[in-house]
Amino acid sequence: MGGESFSAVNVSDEDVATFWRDGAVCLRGVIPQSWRDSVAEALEDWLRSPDCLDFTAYGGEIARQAGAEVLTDIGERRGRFYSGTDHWQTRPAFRDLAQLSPLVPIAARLLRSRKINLYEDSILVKEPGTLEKTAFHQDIAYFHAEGHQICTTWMPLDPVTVETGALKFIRGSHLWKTQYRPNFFITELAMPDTEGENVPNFHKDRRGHEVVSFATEPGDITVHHARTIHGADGNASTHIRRRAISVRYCGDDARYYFRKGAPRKPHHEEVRQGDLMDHPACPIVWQAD
Ligand SMILES: O=C(O)CCC(=O)C(=O)O
Repeated sequence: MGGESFSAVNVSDEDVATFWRDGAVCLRGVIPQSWRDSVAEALEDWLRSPDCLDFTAYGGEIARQAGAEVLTDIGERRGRFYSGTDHWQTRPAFRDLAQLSPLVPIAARLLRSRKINLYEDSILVKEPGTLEKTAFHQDIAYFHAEGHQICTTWMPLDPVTVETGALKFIRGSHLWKTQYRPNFFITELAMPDTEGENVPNFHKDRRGHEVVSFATEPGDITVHHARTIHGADGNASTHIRRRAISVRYCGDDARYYFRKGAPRKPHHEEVRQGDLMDHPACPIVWQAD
């Protein structure tokens, strides 16, 4: 596992330095068309299936029940936000993407890690006219893991600009010491019974911080550190979709660390705080020779 494809991946020393300095980096042209085609087909299949989660309706309702003010205009003509997690466990195209595609050696190189575990994947589709913004958040707040070598690769299948929902990163925020609470993703309201501070609403006020964003074409990806605060706008386009897949990886120093109030996965019942991430539900997908 590993070795040879390392050198085949086009990640420069400067890219690695940017990732660790800014907490996010954009890599151009690193995902071949064949990977995008197979995942796009699987994604459309998921959208048509009963597994597809209409986050505009479902996420909105959960957040509303928790007391958040969420958008109520869900008229037929506006776009919807579809999202889901852990498709690699049931859909071969997502499994192969998460375990065998260039995303894996890219994560290993950026995390400077000799071993990579697959934490999860997410589908994140914002159809044209989607009003929901992605609330600013830190991925680590949702992960039952701790460590510095943890990242998210974000792979768009369509051309993306800030207006159609490119991720917006708060530069350098991965170095901040504050622990932040997870929120409901489409509202700033923090999940109940979670620990830490609320993430400021950087959509409203940047508070003097620098926001970094990348316009991308299919084949490009962005990778952010699990502590980097990020969010996204809705999709203001009338015709361009914003289909993206996030795959999240842990490196050498990651260990299980349970966070009160954050949603758990079934296998979390079988591991203990401080254990290595290795488990069939969090498999090793890369090991240096
Ligand atoms: O695609 C989005 O709107 C948000 C994605 C995100 O925050 C993530 O994958 O960590």
